[in-house]
Amino acid sequence: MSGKRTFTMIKPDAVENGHIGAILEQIATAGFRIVAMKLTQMTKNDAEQFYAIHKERPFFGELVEFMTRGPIVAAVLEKENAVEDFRTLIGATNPAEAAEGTIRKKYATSIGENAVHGSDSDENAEIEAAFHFAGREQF
Ligand code: FUP
Repeated sequence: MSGKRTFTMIKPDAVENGHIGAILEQIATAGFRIVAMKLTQMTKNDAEQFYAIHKERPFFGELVEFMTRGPIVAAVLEKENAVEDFRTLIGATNPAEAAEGTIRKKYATSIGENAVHGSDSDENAEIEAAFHFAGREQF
């Protein structure tokens, strides 16, 4: 059965470019309820841990550098079928391949700087939400 929660980050590129409001508006309009949210900045250690699954990939260094260069908005979102529906809303990893109207198509500039993160499974959603938020910060 698919879960009700997913985890997202509005990444440093989208924050720098002033897209926080537009992205949150699109998320809310799509029917997601925000159950946790904060503006925060990841340390190098945070980003290395968060993206540990990619540590052998050639882009790992750039990914950590990018994700730590400025603040992000971290949030937990609630909706039926949250993980899959949110992945549909954000579009493909590479904005050049993302469907028209998706958040990445509208706001991402490259595969590396792709505006938003969305969990890829219910299990990872829970791990990622717990990475950024204490239980009492999730409503
Ligand atoms: P996604 O689940 O769509 O966020 O994509 P991945 O988990 O495959 O990748 C996580 C992040 O690694 C991406 F958001 C950006 C970065 N990445 C690159 O920089 N280059 C790549 O070729 C693939 C991913």
